Amino acid sequence: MNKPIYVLNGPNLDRLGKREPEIYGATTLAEVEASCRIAAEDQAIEFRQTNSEAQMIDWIHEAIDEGSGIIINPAAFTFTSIAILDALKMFPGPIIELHISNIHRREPYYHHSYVSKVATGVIAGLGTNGYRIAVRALRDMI
Ligand code: CA2
Repeated sequence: MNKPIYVLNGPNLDRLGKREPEIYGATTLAEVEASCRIAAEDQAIEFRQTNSEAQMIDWIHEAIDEGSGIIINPAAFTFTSIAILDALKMFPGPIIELHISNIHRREPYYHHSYVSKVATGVIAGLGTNGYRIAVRALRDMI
């Protein structure tokens, strides 16, 4: 069994497709997960969402022990969480930071990402298509 790619989603992304479709689109998180699994082909995936910072950190620790790569949409934790930055620093493999929207076109409080300090690459503004593109990119890296 190959080591999984962890696709980790932060707060409020469980509402995807249900609120603010003009910013985040009409695709639900369940549909995003399905598209990631198709893009991954035979590559194993752990696809998760949490509204809790502690849970996110625990999943990053799990990925450090068991994962081959991380795709993370930290949502609001992107701009606030040195604890998530510290956890990601311990991950030895590639990390893709992903945002559905182009955070740099948005309000100034969305412009500084702590996670970018440790990301191998960043995808922003490609809508939910960014997830399957990230899976393909990570698949090529691991
Ligand atoms: O564009 C992204 O993916 C974000 O990471 C989403 C975060 C926001 O804090 C970042 O700046 C950019 C917010 C996620 C909120 O999720 C919602 C999903 C559906 C409807 C409303 C909010």
